[in-house]
Amino acid sequence: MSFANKEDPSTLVLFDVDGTLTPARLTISDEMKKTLEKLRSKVVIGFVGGSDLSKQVEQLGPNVLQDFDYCFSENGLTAYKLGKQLASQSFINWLGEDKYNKLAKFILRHLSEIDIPVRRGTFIEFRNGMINVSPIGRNASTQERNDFEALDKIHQFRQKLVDELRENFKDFGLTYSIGGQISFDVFPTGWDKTYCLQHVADENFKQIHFFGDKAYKGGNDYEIYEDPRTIGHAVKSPEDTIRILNDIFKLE
Ligand code: M1P
Repeated sequence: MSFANKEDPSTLVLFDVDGTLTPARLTISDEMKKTLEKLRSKVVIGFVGGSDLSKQVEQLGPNVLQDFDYCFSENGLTAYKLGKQLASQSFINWLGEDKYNKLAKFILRHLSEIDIPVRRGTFIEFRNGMINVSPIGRNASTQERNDFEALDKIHQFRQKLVDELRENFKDFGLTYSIGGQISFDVFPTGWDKTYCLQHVADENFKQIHFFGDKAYKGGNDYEIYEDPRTIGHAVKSPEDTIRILNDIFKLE
């Protein structure tokens, strides 16, 4: 069995990244690393993030594929088990070039008309399992991110565009998820974080815990948090994650 070296190989603990293992877009703390090392000797651990792997490498460290038993980027559309890549699908194959072109043109037209004071580069990031749309652009600095987030709270730039996309592309079968500070994700309905659970189905885990900070309706952890296959834990911060892990798994 793959995980026979664990004290309890029948338990899997999955984590969201931003706001759960790390502060939003920032790097993992030494305390969190130590907590995960202790946890990993007891149970099977993995992360499931909306971002692509390169961003999780930035946040969780260059050895991320070795530090976690499962690595699920883009909600599991890119997946690794014990450092080996698992089969994956792609957004563009699923949607097709023609529909994607219509969607991209609509988004870029809308973004060109929004009245925001700062624009940077990469307004649509094309990923394997989704696209990520950002009115300010993904090249924004940390300060520019924070400023945009504050402005977006007032003007709802992202929510308004999502509402328009839902209205205009009803038959495309897409889900829109505002998970971070400056952007939203667009992916086929069902390719939310529950997508990663199909990669662990054959392992017959007795318990699958999930920790996430956006477990409320509309948040990008909601579906997996609510899923009957998981035991959901809603956290307020990485410190809260550590506290709950110590409590449940007696790590101290
Ligand atoms: O993990 C949450 C989100 O993190 C980023 O969002 P933002 O750049 O807006 O803060 C993105 O990578 C997004 O895809 C992801 O869902």
